[in-house]
Amino acid sequence: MYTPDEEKIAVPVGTTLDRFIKQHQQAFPHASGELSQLLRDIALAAKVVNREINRAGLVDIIGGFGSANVQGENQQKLDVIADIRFIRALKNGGEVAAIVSEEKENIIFTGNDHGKYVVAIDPLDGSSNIDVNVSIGTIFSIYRRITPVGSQPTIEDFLQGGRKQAAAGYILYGSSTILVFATGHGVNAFTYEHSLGEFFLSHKNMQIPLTGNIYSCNEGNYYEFPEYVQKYITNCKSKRYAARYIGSLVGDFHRNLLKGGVYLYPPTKKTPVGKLRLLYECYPLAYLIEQAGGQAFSDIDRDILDIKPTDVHQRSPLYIGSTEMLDDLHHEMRNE
Ligand code: AFP
Repeated sequence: MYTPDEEKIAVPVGTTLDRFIKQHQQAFPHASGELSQLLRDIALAAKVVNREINRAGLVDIIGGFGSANVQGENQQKLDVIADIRFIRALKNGGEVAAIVSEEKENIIFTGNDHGKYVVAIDPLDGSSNIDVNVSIGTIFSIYRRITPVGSQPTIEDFLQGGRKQAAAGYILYGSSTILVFATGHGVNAFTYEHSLGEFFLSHKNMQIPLTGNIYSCNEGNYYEFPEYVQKYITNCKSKRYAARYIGSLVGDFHRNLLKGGVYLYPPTKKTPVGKLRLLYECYPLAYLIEQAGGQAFSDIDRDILDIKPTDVHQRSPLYIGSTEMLDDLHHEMRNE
């Protein structure tokens, strides 16, 4: 129809998220279409939140909301906006029966008792970076409920453990906005094209490099870290590794996923059980990293996905990233 030279004039736009989901639906767990729709609902909320974040400097939505969330942290206005947007999209989508959000103490029942899924979400992570125009993110984890469809979900639907996730992912609102997710068959990333209002497949079947030269942690807490972490950090320095820490988990994780590296949030005196939340920070990223060929653990014997949760807002230490770098950390743990 067209010559190759003519074809070159109009560069193909690539695979949209929607087309990708349709093409891969058979590979999704239980493949009946609801999970696909749920991912579309998340993508829609992500677009709206992305718009709000981009407008944040222009309108009065930067700054504190004047209340504290369930973790006792100051809520930022954008935290509240993102929470509302994601919960509304998931409610309206109809596939989700209940939601756990970082911003809400109790389980949110959507009223869709016929929905087959429940979602744990951190609607806007890294909120201390909002006011200073630094990357922030959304992290989500999806479970197929274990309570009978048609009944009201219970906390047990959320406490199934990381290995039971049906899908997980994140959205990074950075120099570009990118949606990364996995459903058990590899990790794929979709970059948002503003002018078309669509996410396009940009990183297919992502694999984290086996090793790297980046370590990411809040080194200000160094003297509170366990000795094995201190030794590991000293080794990183002696190898002249680069220290890179944004303080936005999604941003730090995404960089390390692409370049190879390790992210550490050890227990500290202030947070002896770790700071990060198991259900909507650690589990989803651990699920992704395993499928991308990396590792995630919480202490010497505990692969993070094997922790049996007891509380929806529970915290955990997190060590996550390139396999060989984590092997070195594990070695320091064993020698302690
Ligand atoms: P905020 O949402 O309160 O900024 O916390 C962000 C976060 O959960 C995660 O995104 C960061 O990696 C980590 O905490 C930063 O914690 P420190 O400020 O203690 O380093």
